[in-house]
Amino acid sequence: MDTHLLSKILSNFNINEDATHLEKISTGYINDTYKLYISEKPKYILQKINTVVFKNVENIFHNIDLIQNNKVDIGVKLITSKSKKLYTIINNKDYWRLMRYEPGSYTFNNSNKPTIAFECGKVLSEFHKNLNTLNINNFKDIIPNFHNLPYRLKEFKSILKFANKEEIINCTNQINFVKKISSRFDSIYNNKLDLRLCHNDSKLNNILFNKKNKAIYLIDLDTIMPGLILYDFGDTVRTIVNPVSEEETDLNKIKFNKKMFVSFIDGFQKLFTNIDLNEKKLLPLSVALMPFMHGLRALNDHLSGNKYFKVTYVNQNLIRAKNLFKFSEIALENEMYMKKIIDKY
Ligand code: GN1
Ligand code: MG
Repeated sequence: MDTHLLSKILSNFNINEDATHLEKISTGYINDTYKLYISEKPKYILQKINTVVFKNVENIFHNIDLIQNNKVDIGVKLITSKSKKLYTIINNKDYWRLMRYEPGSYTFNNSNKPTIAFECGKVLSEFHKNLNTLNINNFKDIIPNFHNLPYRLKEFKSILKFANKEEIINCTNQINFVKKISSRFDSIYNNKLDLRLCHNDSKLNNILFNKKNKAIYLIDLDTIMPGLILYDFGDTVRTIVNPVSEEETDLNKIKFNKKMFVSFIDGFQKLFTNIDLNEKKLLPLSVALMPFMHGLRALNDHLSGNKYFKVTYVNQNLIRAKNLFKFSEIALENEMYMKKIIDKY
């Protein structure tokens, strides 16, 4: 990023400190994220919001504003711009936001430490306890049908009609997997579960830890909108019990770590009093649903020319689909095990 642009953004946020340098953080698939150093120390996180994915950026801030105006602390500290907004618009089209960097904080892409799993369970249950107090009807749908599997399957069908024939042959196993497995999740969409305010991207690397290895809060708040508790539960668990990340190419390394699941539930269990029986019954299935849906979205994107997720190499979306489908399969094999653990509470 050129220094002129950086100083323009910073001046819109009333930051007149001496920016030393920017460091690109490349783990996300959607936004452009940088760590900003002031006098050689990391002080802020600067982000350009992807407006192809987030077609109505103002809605993101509508939801965050609503939460903050209701005095619910979600942790992330957004800096207010000179025009009293939580973002600034550059060149009439680019949305940038600035957040305070939590000194010494870090995230994990994967872990095998039960104490980390416990912390994740705890922080997710606190997040939902806090957001449960708010009236869901006032919140906007940031990305319509985001976690609606029947909708994603319709997308898949229409993409198959137009996709490149060679590419379809190349993806035969994944396409057949989708056709074989998708009906396993019907019960989730037939159950008419209550909508709750959800994070909708509660994977492990969106949970911020402090120096003492305590989970402090969830980051990446763009997708806070109504959803099912299953989406958040499934997304955190899929990334905690699997010892490798969704970028892993060696599928033999994908496993279900039972110890990590038990510790996660131990941290999460306080929320069980707020969860209905119908929801509780479906929690184990959600651990297979989320990787299945993410894998399907990655496959859809691969077949339509990588227009949604950022890719750094040609088959990245396909590799992610294979990885996520493999974990989904393993999660289905562990459904009864998870049920047994959850039923203890
Ligand atoms: C995307 O950009 P990132 O990594 O926070 C995606 C999530 C997926 C995730 C895969 C708005 O999130 O749905 O779970 O990639 N976010 C959006 O890890 O599509
Ligand atoms: Mg995200």
